Amino acid sequence: MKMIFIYDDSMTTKIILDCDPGHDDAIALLLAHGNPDIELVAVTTVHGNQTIEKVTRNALAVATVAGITGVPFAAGAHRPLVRDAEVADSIHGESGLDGPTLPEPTFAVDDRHAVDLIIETVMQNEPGTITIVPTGALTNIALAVRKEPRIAERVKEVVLMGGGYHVGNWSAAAEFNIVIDPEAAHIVFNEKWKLTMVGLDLTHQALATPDVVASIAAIDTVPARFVLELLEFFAESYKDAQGFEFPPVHDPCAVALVIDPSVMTVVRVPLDVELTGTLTLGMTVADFRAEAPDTCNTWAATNLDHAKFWGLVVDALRRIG
Ligand SMILES: [Ca+2]
Repeated sequence: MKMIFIYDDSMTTKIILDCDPGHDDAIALLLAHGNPDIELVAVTTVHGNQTIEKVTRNALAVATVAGITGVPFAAGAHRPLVRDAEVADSIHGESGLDGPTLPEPTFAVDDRHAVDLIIETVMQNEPGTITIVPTGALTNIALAVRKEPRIAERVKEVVLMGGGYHVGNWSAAAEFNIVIDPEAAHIVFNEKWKLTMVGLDLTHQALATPDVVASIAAIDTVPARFVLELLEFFAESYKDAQGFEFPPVHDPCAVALVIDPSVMTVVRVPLDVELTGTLTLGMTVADFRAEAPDTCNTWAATNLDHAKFWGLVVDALRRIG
């Protein structure tokens, strides 16, 4: 009998990471690169934690630390759709990635605009195979789906870090990624794709506790030491700016959900973005009044398995070496 072996990559998920590095974005990028179940097919950057120039440079620097090659990195929107740009220097510093010394990038940014790279990547891959993971403002994603509406039904899903259903961080009601470009978020939350909101309710459980820091320190490699320096700065920022004892490491939570759905609980619930509230602009409103109808295509993350989540991050860092 003739045996035919076919390489089975069905467990591998192709993702586009749309980010604004950003300390936690950097860790999200390292997790996506180091985890064997993820194929990073494109990285796009968006204004947010710092200017588009700074976050793009930071993304290339993180790629250099991690030894990422052969993945296109493209710069995207330099400001929100409607509002003025706002940066989070109180959390991420002047560079957007304060703490470690950043290496000179070993490769250049792609010639394409992020929006075009997102569209081309989704349209050139088989339907239902690309997961978009936004970990910054949703400007690029909104522009992409307006420019090429077919991506809405062609992607597998959108798993984003942003929002929250009972707490804010940039205002009493709103989270930074959403409130800095609420119009873009409104577009993205109201599209037909399956969308999962990994918001503050979830990410405030992803604390870099001393045992986590010790596990990363034990790896003792250049990328692991880089992460330690990121976490050291991030811890100080979150202590000073928001009174956290240990910093919540938001963005890799969205990547972790793509890797292993058992890392957190998600519930199906109608979600929308407030655009007119005087106190609640940019709030992600979840309607928990009744069981979500079958037509509901939005989900919200609720409870994190802290040990499993950090286990994925530590494992990815070990594999990067
Ligand atoms: Ca981010």
